[in-house]
Amino acid sequence: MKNHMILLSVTLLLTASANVGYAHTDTTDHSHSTTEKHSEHQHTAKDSHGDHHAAVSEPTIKLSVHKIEDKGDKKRVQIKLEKIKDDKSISLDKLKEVHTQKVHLLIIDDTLGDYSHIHPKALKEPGLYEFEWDAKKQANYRIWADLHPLDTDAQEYVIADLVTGKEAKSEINKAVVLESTMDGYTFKLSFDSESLVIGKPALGKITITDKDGNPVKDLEPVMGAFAHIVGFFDDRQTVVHIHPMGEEPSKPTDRGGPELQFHIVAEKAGFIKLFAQVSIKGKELFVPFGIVVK
Ligand SMILES: [Cu+2]
Repeated sequence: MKNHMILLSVTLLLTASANVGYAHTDTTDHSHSTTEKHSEHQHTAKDSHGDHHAAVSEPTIKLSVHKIEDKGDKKRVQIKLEKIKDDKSISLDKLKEVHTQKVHLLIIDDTLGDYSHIHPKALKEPGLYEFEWDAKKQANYRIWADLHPLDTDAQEYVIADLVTGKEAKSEINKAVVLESTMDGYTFKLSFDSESLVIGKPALGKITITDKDGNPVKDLEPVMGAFAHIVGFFDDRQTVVHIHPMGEEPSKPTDRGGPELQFHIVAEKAGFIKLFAQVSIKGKELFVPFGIVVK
């Protein structure tokens, strides 16, 4: 299991750690490092063996796009999940719930500009799932399904192309972006080291202020965390998913902010488009950043 390293997310390792009193058990969609300190973490043994690549395994599931149809401004998409080995349908009962959901779909275009995080609903036919999706760009899109099959008991990312063949300009804007303003809130990203270097752990911090410059302390829980930070590498092959350190929400009325801290260890050089998904006053925001690993 731990020897089956996925090529996708091992190249960048992001961890959320040192979390005393960690409230939930399904924390496996962090890319864990060996420095885990979650006292209640169920994968401690796996995480503590000295291998940075333990948390994500090679895909055992394949994802295919079954149908895409227009539905008003949006698209209705059906996807199929099957076991690679024997083509058996992957229904919900074969998957573990992680961060309140069994199937997380991370969808992004090839410029890394239009990111969606979607939870499809299972259709009657086993292995078929459906979701509505709003493609904001004329571009090619790719899906990363973040899954945790019960039989392997390991997280895996399964990739499929959702839209292909678009001629549109698909260059990635590799500008470094450490400050992003959305909905009147300003999100500032910083690291404890001057530059991110391959293999060197760094501590990242996102500080949130409102339009008057006051600290924002009312981050609402989003799928069991105060933020979901997802990073897409400019190779379009690598995705990472982290959650902030510190107390996680245990009930809907819990609030977080104004700071989100996280650990990052990049094992590969390149540009990473990072999105912090947060919820403030009932509105979900996907806050973009751009960082470079040297
Ligand atoms: Cu999700």
